[in-house]
Amino acid sequence: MYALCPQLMNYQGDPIITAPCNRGGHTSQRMRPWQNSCIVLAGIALTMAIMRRLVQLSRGSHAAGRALPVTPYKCPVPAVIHQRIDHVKPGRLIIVGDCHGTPELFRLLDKLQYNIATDNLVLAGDLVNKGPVSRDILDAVPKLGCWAVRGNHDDAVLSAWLQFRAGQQMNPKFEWVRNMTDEEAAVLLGLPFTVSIPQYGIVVVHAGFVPGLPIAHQDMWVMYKVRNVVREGEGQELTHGSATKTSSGVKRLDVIPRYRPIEKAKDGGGEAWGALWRGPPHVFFGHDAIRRLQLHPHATGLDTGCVYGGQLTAAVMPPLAELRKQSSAFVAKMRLGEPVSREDLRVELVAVDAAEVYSPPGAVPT
Ligand SMILES: [Mn+2]
Repeated sequence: MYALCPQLMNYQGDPIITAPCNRGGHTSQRMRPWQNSCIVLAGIALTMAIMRRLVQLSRGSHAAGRALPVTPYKCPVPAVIHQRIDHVKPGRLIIVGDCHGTPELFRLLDKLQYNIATDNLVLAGDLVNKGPVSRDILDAVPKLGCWAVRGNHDDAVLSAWLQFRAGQQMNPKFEWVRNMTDEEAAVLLGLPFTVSIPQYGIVVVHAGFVPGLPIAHQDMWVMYKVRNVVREGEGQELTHGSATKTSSGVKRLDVIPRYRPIEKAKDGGGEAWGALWRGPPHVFFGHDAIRRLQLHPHATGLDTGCVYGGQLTAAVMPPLAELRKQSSAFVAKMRLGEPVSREDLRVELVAVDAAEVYSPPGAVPT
């Protein structure tokens, strides 16, 4: 098998194998012991690989031999993680904070005189849970012609529904999920982690990002759970807090050069990630009901605690054509690839008060 033609040996200048060439119908008569060993080892390796694959298949693993990628709450990763909208409708751009299953979404859209045909609407995640009309919100999403990003509650609810449908035990706090239809679950299943609108220079994410890291490299856990980041090299005495609860905790430390993401200040201090975000793009986000409205230079936090009896807030920007006429700073900065501010974007904040306290404000937001 390893017998080589004399010409080849001459070419390589190292005639270590002297068996006759088998191209001309001869076979090797003088295989050396190490050649036999190689053949035996290759055979063993091949047999082991086949057996490993059979064990994987018998356990129901993915045919490729690897488990399917899942989100931090063990849901299937959506087909599109980072959704990009390249062609906006000719109306306004409206971004709404965490509605958490509250009817204030519909009141806010009424107040804004939202036009399905012309306006662009993006929901900043946590569409469901804690409020009384979660299923109504999921039914409305396709009808409103809007986009939305995945919040931690959206993913947790989908996970509970998948467990329920698989006949597994599910967390009793997700009781309402038993009534969720396939269509409603499909809305959650399709939610990306970010929606970016390059023509406006903005991106929407539920929780946030680690500053200094490209959006394509951001961790799924970070995008729907982060509130604070700690500069690496400070606070080493602290544990990684909630990060240790997630499978991706260690990996995050490997890929993030400057900041360590944490879920809550009690997990180790740090500061609001949005205060450190330099853009571009300008980020609109939710998830941080304790801080309420956050007006950082390059990041705007819209979770004003509607489900806790606060408000539901929208950031409203003019139609793109109007914005380009009104804001020369916007046009210039977009041309130079510089980050745009709320002023450049002519952001107007519009809110409705919650009609009631749907979830006790004493409860720690998650
Ligand atoms: Mn959240």
